[in-house]
Amino acid sequence: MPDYTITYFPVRGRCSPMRMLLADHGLTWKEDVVTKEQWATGNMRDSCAFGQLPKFQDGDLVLVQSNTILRYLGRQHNLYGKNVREATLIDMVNDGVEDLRIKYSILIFKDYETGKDTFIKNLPTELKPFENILKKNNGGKDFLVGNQISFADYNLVDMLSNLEVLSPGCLKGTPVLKAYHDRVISRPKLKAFLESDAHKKVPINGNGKQ
Ligand code: 6SG
Repeated sequence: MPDYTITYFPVRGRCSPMRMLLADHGLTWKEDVVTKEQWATGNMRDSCAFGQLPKFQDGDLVLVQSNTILRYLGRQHNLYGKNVREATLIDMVNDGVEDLRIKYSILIFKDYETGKDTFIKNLPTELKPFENILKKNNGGKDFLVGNQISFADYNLVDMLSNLEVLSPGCLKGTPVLKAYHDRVISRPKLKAFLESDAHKKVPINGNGKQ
């Protein structure tokens, strides 16, 4: 039996980081796929605390909110730093990733045609803070915080992969971030997942824009 169940639309979207985390740690999950039509016509929304997906189940524990799910997995699998100080720094960076993800989602779902050029022009400014955070931690040779991977690393690396699709080469101006991204996506179990159909054949976003 799989360790967990993920209920979501047939997209990577907000589930990509948690899937990457699970795959990288050899954990298993069942995908319960909800189509746009099922979501629009059924009463699924009522079974989700905030009327949104993803939903994540671990036995009788039912969670929504993608960052809560990431934090839960972080606590369960020792991907939340070594102490309170590291955990808090991990929260801080993850909140920074969330801010960027919201801007990206607005672009994808609302302003793609009119906002893409400005978004891309502004990317160096958005990426610089992450470059700086990495540099300050052992010159960028480890992870965002401390010397072990955390849930925030999967969240950031996924975001960077999406940005590379939106604007190929956009990481060139932040070489430490680029090296970190390349290093994390090369972790053997993660790489195998990223190269699998379970990842590759699933669109990044629900409206087909990327
Ligand atoms: C959409 O926003 O994929 N959940 C989304 N949309 C459906 O009715 N703070 C939480 C979190 O972090 C945000 C949840 C998130 O978990 S994710 C949701 O539930 C709703 O609100 C982005 C994504 N969208 C898929 C999608 C959008 C347009 C076409 C496909 C869903 C299917 C059809 C309409 C909405 Fe659709």
